Amino acid sequence: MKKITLISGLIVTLTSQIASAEKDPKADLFASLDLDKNGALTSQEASANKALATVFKKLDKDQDGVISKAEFELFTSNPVAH
Ligand SMILES: [Ca+2]
Repeated sequence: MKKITLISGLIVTLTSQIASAEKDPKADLFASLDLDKNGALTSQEASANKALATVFKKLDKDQDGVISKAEFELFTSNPVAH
């Protein structure tokens, strides 16, 4: 039993190392804010991030009330432009 625990622990460690190596911090932030995982941020979801909440209306280019991944990426790729 101890051996299995050790191996599964090792697998978890390896998996998390691979995951962190491939981590895209922007995608990560978006995913962490997108609580219902529908691929868009509502103003309520965005309010968890103060900087994002501040520019929410500017980011919502098509004014549909949510920030899509594309709109979010515009913000993260060039935050000073807003
Ligand atoms: Ca939008």
